[in-house]
Order: sequence, then C-alpha cells, then structure tokens
Amino acid sequence: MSEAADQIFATLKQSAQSGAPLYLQLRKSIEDAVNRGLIGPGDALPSERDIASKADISRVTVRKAVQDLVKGGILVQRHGSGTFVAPRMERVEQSLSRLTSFTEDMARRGMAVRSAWLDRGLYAPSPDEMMVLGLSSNELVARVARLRIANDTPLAIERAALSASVLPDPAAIGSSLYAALETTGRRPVRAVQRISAANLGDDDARLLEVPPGIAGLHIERISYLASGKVIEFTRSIYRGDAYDFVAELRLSGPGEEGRP
Ligand code: 16G
Repeated sequence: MSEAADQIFATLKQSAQSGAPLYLQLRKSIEDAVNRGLIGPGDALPSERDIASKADISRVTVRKAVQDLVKGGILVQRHGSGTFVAPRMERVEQSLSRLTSFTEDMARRGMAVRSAWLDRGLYAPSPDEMMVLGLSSNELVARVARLRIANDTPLAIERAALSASVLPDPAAIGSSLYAALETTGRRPVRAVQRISAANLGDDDARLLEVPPGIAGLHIERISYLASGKVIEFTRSIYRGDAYDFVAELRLSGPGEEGRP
C-alpha cells in the first residue's frame, strides 16, 4: 500500500464525522492532501483499488471523487498511466509591446520548447483567410497548426495561415515559423493582436490537458511586413491559467489622443 494512500486515508478519517456523502469526504481528503503538500504536483495518485480498500469504501465512490477533482483541475488523468496531481502552473508574463515568436519567448525564460503538429498543408483558403491575407479563390493557403509546449506543459494551440506563395512547403518550417520566415527575409515587423475570453471546448481542453469549459484566451494575430503586406494570420487558444499579457501604457502626448 502506498504512503500517499495512507495519508489520504488518514485525512479521510479526520473528516469522516461530517455526515457528508462519502465521495465528498474523499474528495476533500484528497484536496487537503494536495493543499498540505502530502502529495505534490506530478505525484501519482494511488490506484482506485488501493484507496477503496484502505478507506473501506466502494471503487465507484472513489471514481466519483477522482472524476470531480479531474474536472476541477486538481488531478489529471493520463490515458494508460494513471491519475496524477496536476502540475502547478507557473504563469508566463508576456509583454504586448514586442513582436516575438513563441520559441524566443520560451527560450528567454529558459524553458524547453517543443511543438506537436496538429496540421500542416496547403488548402483552398476560407473566406476569412482570403480577406485577411488578400488571396483570391484560385490561390492556396498554407496552414500550420501546432500545440505549443514549454517544459512539457502544453500552453497554447496555434493555427497559422500564410499565403502558399510565402510558405510553399509548410512541412519544411522546422521548429520555428518566424525563424523559417526570417531565412527568406519575410519575418513580420509589426502585428496587431486581438485577445478575447473563451471557454475551452472539449477538443482544445483535451490537447491543453485542462478540464473542458475552463477559461482560456482566444488570440488573433495579424502580422505585416515592412511593406505593409499581411504575412501571417494566426488564431490561437492559450491557457487562461498560464498566461498574463502585460501592456505598458503611457500618457499620450499633445495631439496624440485617439491614435492607435
Ligand atoms: C507567437 C505568435 C504566433 C506566431 C508564433 C511563431 C502569439 C499569440 N502568437 O506564438 O502568431 O506564429 O509566435 O512562433 O503571440 P515560432 O517562431 O516559435 O513558430
């Protein structure tokens, strides 16, 4: 029997007098064990059977408590490998005044960056893509969709669209889109970014390893070359529990009111 099961069981005994349904008592015990640091981020939870036999309750009750905690983001379940205490999220503070790439942002913080490909290829453009990228219906759009991961934590889903004339082979970009654009002298120099609140749908939540419905940020970035031509149209979903976007504001000088 694992030490963690003993600790959870010990806190369960302390709260057993409350008369609350058993699964709520167990949920609270596990939560207490996490809050008191008895089991920490990344630790495996004892098996359903271990907890059930030690606490002398049914496995159905254990499952109900665990499912509640997964929904609340306290625990995470990884297919095939079990249930773990959710990693504590260190929030990333991201300046809104510099045009940087995800790879650069994470490298500057000393975080190990990687991406999982969700899609890359050439497609007929959607009406949105045609409008923003200035494409006609007989041109193609290059789509690059990635799950962006830092220190093994998935932080964002980014879906970039560029004209196929700029990125004829989306499979060839390597680990950084901006680095690839730089090699052809087409790295953007200016961007307009729109950030709005979004509740994560099931598919996005699964990829980002957070409970469905949790708060996220929908970000749209339209980037430009020095010539004023739009080079990138990217729509992303960022984890709301992971990001603080920070903008510096200054009192506008005379005659500058209302200037974007
Ligand atoms: C950033 C940009 C994204 C850009 C990517 C390039 C936001 C919201 N998004 O994540 O638009 O495509 O960087 O990163 O900031 P990469 O060069 O590492 O592929």
